[in-house]
Amino acid sequence: MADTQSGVTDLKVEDGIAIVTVNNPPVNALGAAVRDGVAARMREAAADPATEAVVLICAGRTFFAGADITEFGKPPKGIPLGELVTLIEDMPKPVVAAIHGTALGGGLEMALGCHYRVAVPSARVGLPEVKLGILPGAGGTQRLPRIVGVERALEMITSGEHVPAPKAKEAGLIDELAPEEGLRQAALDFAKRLVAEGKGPRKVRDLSDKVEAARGKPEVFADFAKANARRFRGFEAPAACIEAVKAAVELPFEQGIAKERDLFLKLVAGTQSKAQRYVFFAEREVRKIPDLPDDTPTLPVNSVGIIGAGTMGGGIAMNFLNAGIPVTIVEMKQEALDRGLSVIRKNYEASAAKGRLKPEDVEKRMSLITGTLDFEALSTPDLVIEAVYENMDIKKDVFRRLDKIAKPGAILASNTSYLNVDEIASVTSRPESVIGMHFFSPANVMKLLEVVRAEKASKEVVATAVKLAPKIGKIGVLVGVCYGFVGNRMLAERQREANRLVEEGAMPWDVDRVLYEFGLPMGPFAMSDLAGLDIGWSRETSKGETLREKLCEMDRRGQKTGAGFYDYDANRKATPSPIVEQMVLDHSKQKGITRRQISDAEILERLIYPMINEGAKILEEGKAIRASDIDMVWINGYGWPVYRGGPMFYADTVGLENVLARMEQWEREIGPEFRPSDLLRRKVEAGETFTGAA
Ligand code: T1G
Repeated sequence: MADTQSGVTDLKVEDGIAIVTVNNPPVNALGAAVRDGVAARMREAAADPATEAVVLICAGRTFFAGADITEFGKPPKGIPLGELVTLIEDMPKPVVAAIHGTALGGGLEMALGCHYRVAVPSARVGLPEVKLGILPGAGGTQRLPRIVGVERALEMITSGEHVPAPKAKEAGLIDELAPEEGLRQAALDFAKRLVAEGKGPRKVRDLSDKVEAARGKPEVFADFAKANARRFRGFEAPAACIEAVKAAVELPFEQGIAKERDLFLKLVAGTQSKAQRYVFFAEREVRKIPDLPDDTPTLPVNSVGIIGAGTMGGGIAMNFLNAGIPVTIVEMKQEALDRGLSVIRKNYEASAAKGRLKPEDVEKRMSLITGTLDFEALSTPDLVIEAVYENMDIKKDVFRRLDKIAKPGAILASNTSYLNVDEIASVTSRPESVIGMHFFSPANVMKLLEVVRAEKASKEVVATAVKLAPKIGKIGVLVGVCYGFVGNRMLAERQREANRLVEEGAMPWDVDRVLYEFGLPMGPFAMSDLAGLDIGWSRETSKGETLREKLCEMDRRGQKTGAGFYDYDANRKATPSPIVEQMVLDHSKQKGITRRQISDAEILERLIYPMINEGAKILEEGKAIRASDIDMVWINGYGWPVYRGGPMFYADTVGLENVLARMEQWEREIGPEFRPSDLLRRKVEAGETFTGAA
């Protein structure tokens, strides 16, 4: 049979082995053209008497990275993926999947439809559909447990983890590891050996011992769900994943496939999956800066200086050490320096104790950090990040000194969380080198990095900071200079309303409960108890006007004093406090406010709609490039539940006209701070949305 080439698929026959190659850059997503192409090549190979086995391989940087997510929600075209997998499984000749890069989602399901799997050691395989609010919809929930067993399948499908090929081989998912540079030949040789040994197709669907082992043990699923309740809180997909794997154990294969299909179709049509697919693309869009094309030159960052070894300075340093970049950390006092370095070591040792880091990696990272009291040491790093106390005068002093010492071309960054970076830059002779890099506490954990584009910052400096973010494991969001940038500016709206709602009729724990049930990890009052109510408070300056001041004056400073807005037991478990309840009632009376019943729905709207309105103002002022960037800030920096897509996506789901109506009502009833943004008005008038994705 002659070799065939059409579109993105190609078939060549070598020594009786048909090699089907797919080339659909960038990640060989299984779009309609790919599916139809592979189906046609498989049929050709099946019909060709000279062909004794088939190898399925992808060109480019990876094996299939899954279904083409951009096709979701559109009218279906081409052979459905599940049918293609069955077509491959039913081939009359053995089919070998040759895996490199990532075999993910539909990509791994294709490999599971193949009869054998060969992979290079650097490959990773997984079913990450749950991260898109769905579940594997092309047989993955039925075939995977038949190979790796029920428990492992539950873990892989509900976590979406990418499993390294050597581990996948141990689990029975991969039959042979190929040399890194020799995948194609190894797969060819593997296929030839099958033919030589007379081995035919081996259908995963026919493997049953691993699922039979779990038959009659429904507790396996209940226990798994219970053990992971905290991780799955609020998400719809994990429970459906568990139900699908349960079907693989309890139902015949075809019925299990039908069950999987039902569950998949329900999820894919739901708002959660729309939100999580939106977030998938938003995480990629955030890197694209309209006036900074991909080839914008960047500056080298091979060494970093950090000023301040406090909580933020230490956490920031760890990000660079994790990336293998040496850090010089400067402090004023030896004691503070020693404390800062020991916290960093303790954090690494804690990770090692949990098996997340090897002991030698702890030493390697600690060997990359140099602590010093000598500010002059900052004359060599490519990037210097200031993480000192949040005070403009102190920061200006630091930048004046830095300007004299740092080498020409060094990037001078401030970790300020609110202050005007242009003003900080103005005290230097090189404002083009000054930028804001706002990390979030704990800085070695939180994924968000607000890159604050100072007015005079050069394109190289901005491009360098934006491209540096993923290298240190961060989602870098480019924002403009304004008070509190994007995240804290919107947070201030929520915080104001939280305090007001408590004066008007709600209790702190009502507000917290509503946000917790909405999906946030914690409400504002519990959060401030955790952080400490006395941050920025002193008895000398206290006016005793706000609830917070009154609590501090009573030495209720939060968790650390066992009491704050809540009372805390020895295990720091919070309970609503009758003392605080009385204080709240007295506080409203003192302010002449007649308290009223406030519904959970109103509490939620009063907390979130002003944030959305502020997000719209941020967009109209150009302090954020796109609505999805704002959502990236909230999901990666403030614990906004990913299955709600972010405040701007959420606004689209509740309807901008409803947000506008409420803002107008509150402007009338409460005050001008609720004045709707012009952009919000314009969007409603035009019948448009913020994200176009809800
Ligand atoms: N569909 C469409 N586009 C995709 C895509 C996909 N599956 N995966 C990546 N892209 C685009 C991405 O938007 C970006 O575009 C470019 O490719 C490079 O990606 C039935 C239904 C493979 C680990 O969830 O995890 O199968 O921004 O920047 O960092 O059960 O992409 O350049 O225009 O991310 O090297 C399940 C998703 C689908 C895997 C590579 N699969 N992809 O990471 O590159 S659902 C997934 C990834 C499914 C079936 C179900 C990563 C990657 P642009 P990138 P990367």
